[in-house]
Amino acid sequence: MVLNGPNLNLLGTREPEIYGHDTLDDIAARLVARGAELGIEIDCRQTNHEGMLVDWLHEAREGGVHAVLLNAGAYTHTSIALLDAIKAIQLPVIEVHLSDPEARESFRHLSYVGMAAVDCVKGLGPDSYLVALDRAAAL
Ligand code: CA2
Repeated sequence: MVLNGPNLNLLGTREPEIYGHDTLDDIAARLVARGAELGIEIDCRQTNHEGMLVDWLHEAREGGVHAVLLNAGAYTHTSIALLDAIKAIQLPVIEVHLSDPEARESFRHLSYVGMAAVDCVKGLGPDSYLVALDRAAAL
């Protein structure tokens, strides 16, 4: 399961110097193609709502999901609810970022998601998701 948080629906439309030119649909298509090579089914979602991400993390546990790739967007840096949900579901969650938040403003240096995630892939643009998928497949 690949979960994307707020504003990531705007990918490819603004700030390409930070986030690249690919849309989220482009990234999802690349994940599905790589997943097919690996024999892994990809379920890629996006929401602008924090509670929806919490609900989807719970759903992952119920649905027998192998691993979650999570780009929680700005909620990465604010959401204790996501931290609690990741701890609660007892599934491997890999934190993903297009940019490298630690190379940006200081308010992006703290990651609540990272406090419970098993791994983090960041700073590679859309390739961050592909690398994270390969790591998830190896878990
Ligand atoms: O680098 C990442 O993947 C981030 O998770 C992206 C978040 C940011 O708050 C995190 O610190 C790092 C922001 C996503 C905003 O996406 C946009 C896409 C296109 C245009 C504007 C925003």
